[in-house]
Amino acid sequence: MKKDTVCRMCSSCCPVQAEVVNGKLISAERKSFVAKEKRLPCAKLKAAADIVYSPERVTTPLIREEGGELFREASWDEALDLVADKFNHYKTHSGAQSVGWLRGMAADWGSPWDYANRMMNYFGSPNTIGNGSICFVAREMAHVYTYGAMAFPEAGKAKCIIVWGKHDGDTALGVAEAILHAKANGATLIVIDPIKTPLASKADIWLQIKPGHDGLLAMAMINEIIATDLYDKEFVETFSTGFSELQEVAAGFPVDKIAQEIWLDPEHIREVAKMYATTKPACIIDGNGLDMQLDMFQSTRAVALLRGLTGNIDTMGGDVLPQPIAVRNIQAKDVLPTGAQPITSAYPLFNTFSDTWGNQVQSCVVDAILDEIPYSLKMVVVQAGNPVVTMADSNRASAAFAKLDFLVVIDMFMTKTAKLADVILPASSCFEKTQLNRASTRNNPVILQDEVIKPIGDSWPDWKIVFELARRLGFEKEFPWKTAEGAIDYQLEPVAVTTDMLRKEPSGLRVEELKHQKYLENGFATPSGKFEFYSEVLRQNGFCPVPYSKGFLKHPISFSEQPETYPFIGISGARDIRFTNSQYRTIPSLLKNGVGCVVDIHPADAEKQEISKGDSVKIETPKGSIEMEANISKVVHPGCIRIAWGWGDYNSRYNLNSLTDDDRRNPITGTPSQRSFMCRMTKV
Ligand SMILES: Nc1nc2c(c(=O)[nH]1)N[C@H]1C(S)=C(S)[C@@H](COP(=O)(O)OP(=O)(O)OC[C@H]3O[C@@H](n4cnc5c(=O)[nH]c(N)nc54)[C@H](O)[C@@H]3O)O[C@H]1N2
Ligand SMILES: Nc1nc2c(c(=O)[nH]1)N[C@H]1C(S)=C(S)[C@@H](COP(=O)(O)OP(=O)(O)OC[C@H]3O[C@@H](n4cnc5c(=O)[nH]c(N)nc54)[C@H](O)[C@@H]3O)O[C@H]1N2
Ligand code: SF4
Ligand SMILES: [Mo]
Repeated sequence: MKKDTVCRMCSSCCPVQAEVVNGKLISAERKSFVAKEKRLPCAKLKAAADIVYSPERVTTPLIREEGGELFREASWDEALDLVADKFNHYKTHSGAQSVGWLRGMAADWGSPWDYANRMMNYFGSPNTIGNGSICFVAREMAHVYTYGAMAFPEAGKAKCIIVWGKHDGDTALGVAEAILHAKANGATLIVIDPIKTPLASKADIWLQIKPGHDGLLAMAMINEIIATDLYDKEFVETFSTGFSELQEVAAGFPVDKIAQEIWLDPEHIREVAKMYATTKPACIIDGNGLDMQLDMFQSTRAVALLRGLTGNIDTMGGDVLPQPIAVRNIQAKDVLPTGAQPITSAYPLFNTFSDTWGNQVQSCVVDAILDEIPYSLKMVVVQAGNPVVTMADSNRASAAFAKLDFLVVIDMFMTKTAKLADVILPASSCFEKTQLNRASTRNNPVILQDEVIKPIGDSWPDWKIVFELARRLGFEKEFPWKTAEGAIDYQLEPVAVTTDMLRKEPSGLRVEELKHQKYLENGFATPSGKFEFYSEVLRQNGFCPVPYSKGFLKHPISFSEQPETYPFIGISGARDIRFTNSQYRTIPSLLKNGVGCVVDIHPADAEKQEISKGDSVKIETPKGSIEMEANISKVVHPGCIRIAWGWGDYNSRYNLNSLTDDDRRNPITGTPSQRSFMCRMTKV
C-alpha cells in the first residue's frame, strides 16, 4: 500500500510516498516537480526503515533507579505520574517558572510546539524555549524587521540565483532541484561560501568569502548598486523607507577596501552586484551559514536589504512573501500570570517578534541552571533535542544538564542528553504519527504529515505525550482532544479545513491562490507599512536602525582576540546528507561506506605543519579540544579548517561543540558563534 506523508527526518519537510506492507514501512520516496530520474537521492530516506526499526530505539518509558546509573522500564502511567508529581513539586517549592521545556531541532517543529507552549502556559511557566537562536528563527527575525515576514526564494523561476551560506544539496533537496532546474534553463548561479561546495563548483561565480564577514560583502554590494545607479528607483521611492540613511551608511563600505578585508577580488564583487541588480527576476537563498554567527542579525538584514534595493521582493522568481494560513493560535500565552518574565528576558525583541515562535534563546537555559541568571531552573523537559552535544560550549552545557534536579527527555534514542535524564519518554518517529506541520501553515499549501505505520513498541507520538501529561497536571478541559485529528481540526477550524480534507489532497491543499507583489494592495507588515531600510524600532531599542550604522563588529569570530595562539579559522562542517545534526550515527547502513568524520586542511597549511591525509590532529580553543582525522583538500581557503559537524553523540572525541563559545552572543537574538571560531591545530 502507498501512503502519502511528510518526512521530518530533517527540517526540509519533503512530501513523500511510503510503501507499507502488512503494517510495516518498507521504503519511502520523495515527491518532486522534477522527473524521477532527475530527483536527488536522500540517504536518510533510503534508510528510513532502518531508522524506524533500529534496535537502538528506546521503546518503553524508562525511570532512573534511585541514586543509580541504571534505568528500569516503567509503564506510561508510572512515568507520567512521576513527571507530573515533579512539575507540581517544583511549582510548590520554587515556583512554576523553575520548570522549563526545551525544544530541539526542526525534527518536530510541528504543532507539538504549540501543544508544549499551551501546556506550560496553563501550568504557569513562561519557559518553553526553542533553539531558534542558532537556526532559522533568528534569520526569520531579520527578514521580519525588514519586510514583515520571512521571504521564500522562488528559485525554480529565477534568472539569477545567489546562494548565500546554504547548501541545499545536503540539506533541502527540493530547493536544490529547483536551483539545478533554473540553471539548466539558463539562470546564472552565484554561490557565496567559504567552502568550495559541490554547488560552488557548478556556479557561474563563486565568492570564497572570509568566514563570518558576510555583512561586509552585503554592504559593499549595496554601496556598489547605489553608486552605479542600478537600484530599482520606483520600488525604492514608492515602497521603502530609509533609503537616504542606507545610502549614507553604505558609503562607508567601498568595494575596494572591503574586498581586501574579506579575501575577495573587488572586480568579482562588482560583477555579482551588477548581475544581481540587472537580472530580473533574481532571488537570494540565505542559509545557516549566516545564522550561527555572532553578527548574524545585521548581516542577514543587510542581505535582506538587497532584495528591496533591486525590487526583487515578492516577485515571481524573486523572494516571495509567504501566505500563512490563519490557524487558531492555541498557545494561550495570555493565561500566564501578568509580568511573568521568561529566562530569555534579556532578548525582548526576539521573544516577541512573532505571535507564535515564543522564546528561542536556548543558551539562557544553561545560564539559568548553572548561574541562576536571571533565576534558577530546577527541572527541564528536553523534547526532540540533544543539547549536550548540539549547544555551544558542550562542557558547560553538559555541566548544566547534569546539575538539574530533575531532567526528562522525550526522544527516540538513548542520546548523550538522555543518559543524564531521570525519566526518558520514548517518542514515535515522523512516520508513526499524524501532525500539522508548522512549515505548511506558515505558507500555502497545507500538507498533512500523516501516520503511515503504528507507533513502534510502546513509543508515543509527541502530541499524545503532551496531552496526557497536561491532563495529569489538571488541564483536562484545555486538552480535550483524544486524537491528533481532534486537535488539528480545532486548529484549522478558522480556515474551514479538516484533517479529512487534507487526506484527500496529499499534494497539499491551497487555502488561498498564490499571489505576488501583495504589497501593492496591503503594503508590508512592518511598523511603517514599507520595506524598511531603516528600522525605527531597532533604533528605539538601542540597535543599529540601518545595518552597521555604528560600524562593523571588531571580532566577529570567537577567540579572534588571540591570533598568535589561535591562528586558524575553524568552520563548522557540512551537513552530511546521511545524517541530521547529531542523529543516525547508530544506523549501520548509513555508515557502511565509511564514517567520513574528518577535518579538511588546505595543502599549504598541511605542509607547514607536516600533516598528511589520515593523520590524527588535535584542535583546540580556550573551551576545549577534540581529535579528528586529517583530510587534505583545496575546498578550504588557506588559514581555514573545516571540521565535521554532528559527531558528538557518536564519540565525545569528535564533539565540535567542545570547541565553541557561548560567552559572547548576538545582542538581539542571543546567537553564539557555533559556525566560525579561531583555533589551534597540531598533529597528534
Ligand atoms: N557547531 C555546531 N553546532 C550546531 C550546528 C552546527 O551546524 N554546528 N547546528 C545547529 C542547528 S541549526 C540546530 S537546529 C541544532 C540542532 O540541535 P538538536 O535539536 O539538539 O539536534 P539533533 O541532533 O537533530 O537532535 C534531535 C533529537 O530529536 C530526536 N527526535 C527525532 N525525531 C523526533 C520526534 O519526532 N520526536 C522526539 N521527541 N524526538 C525526536 C532525535 O533522536 C535527536 O536525538 O544544532 C545546532 N548546533
Ligand atoms: N542532511 C542534513 N540536512 C539537514 C540538517 C542536517 O544536519 N543534515 N540539518 C537541518 C537543519 S537543523 C538546518 S538549520 C538546515 C541548515 O542547512 P543550510 O542552511 O543549508 O546550512 P548548512 O548546510 O549548515 O551550511 C550552509 C553553507 O554555509 C557555508 N558557510 C559556513 N560559514 C559561512 C560563512 O561565514 N559565510 C557564508 N556565506 N557561508 C558559510 C557552509 O560552508 C555551507 O556550505 O539543514 C537541515 N537539513
Ligand atoms: S531531505 Fe531527506 S531526510 Fe530531509 S525531509 Fe527530505 S527526504 Fe526527509
Ligand atoms: Mo537548524
